[in-house]
Amino acid sequence: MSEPIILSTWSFGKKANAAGWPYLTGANQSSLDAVEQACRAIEADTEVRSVGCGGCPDRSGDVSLDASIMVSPSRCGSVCYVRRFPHPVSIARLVMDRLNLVMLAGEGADRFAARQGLTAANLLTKRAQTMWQNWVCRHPAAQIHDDAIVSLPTNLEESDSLPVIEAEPHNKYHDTVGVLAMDSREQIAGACSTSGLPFKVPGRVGDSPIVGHGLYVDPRRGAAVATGMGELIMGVCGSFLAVELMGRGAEPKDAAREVLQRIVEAFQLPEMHQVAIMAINPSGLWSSAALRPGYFTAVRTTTRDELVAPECVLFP
Ligand code: SD4
Repeated sequence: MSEPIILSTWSFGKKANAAGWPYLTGANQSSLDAVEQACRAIEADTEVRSVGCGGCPDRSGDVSLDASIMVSPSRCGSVCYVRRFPHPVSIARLVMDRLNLVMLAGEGADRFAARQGLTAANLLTKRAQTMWQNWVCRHPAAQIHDDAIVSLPTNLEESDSLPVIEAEPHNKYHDTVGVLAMDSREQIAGACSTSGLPFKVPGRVGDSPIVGHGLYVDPRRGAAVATGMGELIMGVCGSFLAVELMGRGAEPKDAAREVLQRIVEAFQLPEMHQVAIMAINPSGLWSSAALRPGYFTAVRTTTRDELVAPECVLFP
């Protein structure tokens, strides 16, 4: 038996951890239930503008959600481009538990959720709609061409470019919720959920729902989850890479740093692009790393419940 632990991305991760923690102790403990419930807590929070109901729409004004969940290479599920259901992480879990496949997209994912009896909702809140309207006023080209190149804020926590957000406290601007948990029987699970990049090109899907990119769990090697600019993470198979490096003997802090170094090596990075990754090994040793300051990991154990700065920030 070891000490249970739950880790979640960004400062809203403390709320996620509080929702997941009860599932990590006691007779019915399940790290899988813990990560699902942790994501659901953030998906349900309409104040969070990057996950679930209340998430930022794409540049057509439509919200679409992505999520994945994983306990091992042979047990994972994901959904992308969910348009009618506020808890994509639970749809991903149902895909994993009830279907003999890994990923459902778009209308098929929505229809599967309906058949499973999940409750639908309007994902576009008034506030998110206002954010979108303000953004469209500032980027008229994006209305004419869906794929017109405009600079997108990749990271709400650190962006100061969104008019409605400018006036609000810095610590409200959060991004993908990524959660890793280990229960006292040392079972690891991971999940993540997002509305993707704010004002993304319609149809764009990021790293979060793609196994090995936004999330990877291999009980023999460890687990990792990523947040930030999905295109950078996907270019290096970020989460798989971190887990693979741990499997070959790297400590979580070195594995997380190496993922970021690969990104730096491969891309010309615009200044505002952020990526953060957290990794845990099968002994429960964990770490996180970020390209730039501003990212925090929420950690909860029997003795800790706090936000922790990354061990490595590549560009401090
Ligand atoms: C994506 N990785 O869709 C997500 C967004 C995110 O911080 O995590 N932003 O690319």
